[in-house]
Amino acid sequence: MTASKTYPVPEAIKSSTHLNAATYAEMYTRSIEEPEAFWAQSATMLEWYKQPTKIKNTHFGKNEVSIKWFEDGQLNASYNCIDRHLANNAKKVAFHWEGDSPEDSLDVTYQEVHYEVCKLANALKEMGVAKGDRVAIYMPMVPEAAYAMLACARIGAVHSVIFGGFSPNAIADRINDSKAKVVITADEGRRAGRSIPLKANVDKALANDACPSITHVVVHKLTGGDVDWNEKHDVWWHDAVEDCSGQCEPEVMNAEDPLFILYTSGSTGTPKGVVHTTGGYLLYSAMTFKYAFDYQEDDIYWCTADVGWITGHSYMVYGPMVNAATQVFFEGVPTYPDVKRIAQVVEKYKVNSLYTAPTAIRALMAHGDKPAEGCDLSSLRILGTVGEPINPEAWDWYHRVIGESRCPIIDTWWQTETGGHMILPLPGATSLKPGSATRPFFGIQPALFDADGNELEGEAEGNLVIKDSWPAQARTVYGDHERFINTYFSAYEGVYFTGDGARRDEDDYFWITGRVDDVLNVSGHRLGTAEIESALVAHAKVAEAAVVGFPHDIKGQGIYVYVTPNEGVVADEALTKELKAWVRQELSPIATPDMIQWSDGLPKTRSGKIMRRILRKIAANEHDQLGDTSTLADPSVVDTLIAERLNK
Ligand code: 6R9
Repeated sequence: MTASKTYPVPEAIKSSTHLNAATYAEMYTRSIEEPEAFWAQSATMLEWYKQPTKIKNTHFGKNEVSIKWFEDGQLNASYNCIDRHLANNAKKVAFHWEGDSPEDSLDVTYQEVHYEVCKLANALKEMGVAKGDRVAIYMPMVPEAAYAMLACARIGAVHSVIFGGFSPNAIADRINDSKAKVVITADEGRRAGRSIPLKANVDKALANDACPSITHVVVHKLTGGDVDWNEKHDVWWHDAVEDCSGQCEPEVMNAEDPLFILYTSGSTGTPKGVVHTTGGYLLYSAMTFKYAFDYQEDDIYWCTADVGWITGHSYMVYGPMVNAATQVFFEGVPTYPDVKRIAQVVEKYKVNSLYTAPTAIRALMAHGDKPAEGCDLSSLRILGTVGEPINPEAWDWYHRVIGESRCPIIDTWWQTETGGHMILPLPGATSLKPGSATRPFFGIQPALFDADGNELEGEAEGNLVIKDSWPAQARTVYGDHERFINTYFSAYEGVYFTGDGARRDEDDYFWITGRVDDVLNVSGHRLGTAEIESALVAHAKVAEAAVVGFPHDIKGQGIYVYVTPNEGVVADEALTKELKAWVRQELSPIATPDMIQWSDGLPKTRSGKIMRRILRKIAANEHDQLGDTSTLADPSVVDTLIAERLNK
């Protein structure tokens, strides 16, 4: 491995920062050696109705996993995100909302957030939503999405946000798995000038009584576009809240009461409802936010994620709001109306810290220096990235063109299941190496294991595990604790298995190499190959399908699909198109295959298992490195697949 360039902590950051190399090292050591004392003290960052005295009670076993943090503490997440700021920060802007169109924007203060959240919380109560009930949220990127989440948190309802890019079937599956009582949506969303039929998608999900748990559909009027109306359960948001009070006493929650469910893709089966609880999650998201972005009181922070993903939960709602941060809340996309949009919004609001994804960076990078031309980016102090490994070229571009070679790049490695940042540089404390997520956050003990379960020491590459619990760790998979144990704790005894591979270098820096399971990362979106395959085989003309990822310049990974048609079906261009459209409609536009290769057979072992390793190599155009093919039932299949491959 060649030594990579190291960027020391910038002088400008050093003077103001919360942490330096020495304080980071000292706090990290304490967090590992005395976790109880460390986290008890850290917990004072939140306001509790009852301070916790029992700090950590966690057990990772192959057959039994139990994770409890602050278990006798009581608090309310919405109170911590809003009410506690009203004394000093009522007039402070919580959201500079910036619409899809540059013409649309709106500022919302913490006082206004309080009012809107209380009204909706009261309306939900009137609909019969009580503590512990689930509420689905299928919203565009408008402040009402955050209000909906916080209104649930206020009354102790468990929110389940469904990404606005998911299709009716995916919505129905998620609603039914969690048995949500209410779904909160909008008439339409907007994206790059197009409208997204959110209410119509919910209508389709609920058609023919497909989601019997739903009693109310609350609809926020955003675009005023036409919608169908079902008197049985549809209600306009503005009508529902009209007579409700702007005060709503927050529910006293136990630290271990669930705060939300968020569905995420795994290597097998249907998406898992990852469950996060109140105390540990809230503390950890708030604390990582403060240190990762070196948050200072008057900072303007902007995360370009969507609330439908964990980044939107931890770093657009809970983490920043506990810190009373002012955020830009962006409805649009980085390249609309043109590639300067990000830079223009930074200039407009004088953004100090910007948090985005490598896929967005690569899309802009394709336009050279143009995305920043003529824009004043001097307010920027810190740049963050999340979602996938950032390649050094993209890192350099982000650093040079957006960060004007002045801002550190905070490459944050974490997962839906981890609730918050796990491995990342801290602005004042860590020298940077492009492409490395660097060092662990407080309390996090990463380790590398080989396939046989041996822990690897020193410079090494292996499977990334975490050796002990941290406060924001997911507690379970909703309704299926056994699946939780099997997925994360059965590969290796006594540790959490991340599903990622990583390398540790001579400075103990971690370099994430990507998933080691059948999970794809397409434009930073996590997709299970099993989900896409099941959508494909649901098509009447498809007999069998196998999905693999392949390297893609902008998306990181693209979706390559091998399909065997049913007997007598003519697999032509038209059918390829039809199948792409089918996946969009069945699952999501983000799951649309980039390439579909038709094939009369797939490479299988004699026991009938599809050999994805081989399919991955063919899709990556690395068919000269197929490895051992001796277990193939019919080796000739592979020759045909190579001859007819699409990614030449
Ligand atoms: C936060 C989030 C998690 C998976 C994770 C890994 C990949 C995320 C990364 C990264 C390298 C980073 N990932 N951040 N890989 N460097 N900075 O993205 O959650 O949607 O659950 O995805 O994303 O593979 O396992 P989620």
